[in-house]
Amino acid sequence: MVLHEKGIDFEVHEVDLSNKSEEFLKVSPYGKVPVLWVNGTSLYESNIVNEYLDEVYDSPRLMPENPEGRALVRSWMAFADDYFFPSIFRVRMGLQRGYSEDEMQEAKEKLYDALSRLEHQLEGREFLMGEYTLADIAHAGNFHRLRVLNKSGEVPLHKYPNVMAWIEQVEDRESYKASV
Ligand SMILES: N[C@@H](CCC(=O)N[C@@H](CS)C(=O)NCC(=O)O)C(=O)O
Repeated sequence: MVLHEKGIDFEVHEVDLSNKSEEFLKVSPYGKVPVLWVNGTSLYESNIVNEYLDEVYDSPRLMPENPEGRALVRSWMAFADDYFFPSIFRVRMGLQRGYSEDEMQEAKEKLYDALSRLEHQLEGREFLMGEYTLADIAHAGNFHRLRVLNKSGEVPLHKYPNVMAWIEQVEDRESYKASV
């Protein structure tokens, strides 16, 4: 999404994660995607890659000008990694991965708590920081899974109207459409 937002030229190399090649493992030391190969260096961890791209390519800026604002964006990026993603992943994949009913219930409660925090932050704001930033992009990778959970009735998204409006705003951007 950041590459598209900034109109950066890039090539995509798809990898088979069930059969990782030596070439891929040389570029991605933990065998994970995404990984960005730039000027002979591999960069990984999507939030870190996104900050790198925002530093190197000026426009449009996806981090606030002031240090406090940047710190808050990083807090939301950590929230996406530590709360939002793991709880969605567990609720979505839990039964297939052998989690018990109790573990699934716990994951659902964590997900509802994460959604409530987002709902609160988005009150009166179009995006997490008001302006569109890397904080929004950090969450977007799981919007699809969240929609699937909403459709199956497992997550009542209608109870989080600010979150729903935010998801729609992000999904409506060309950078999102080009990335899914
Ligand atoms: N925190 C990492 C997560 C990367 C990650 O877990 N990627 C998954 C795909 S979404 C992956 O490559 N899984 C393959 C594996 O773990 O073998 C990031 O944001 O880049």
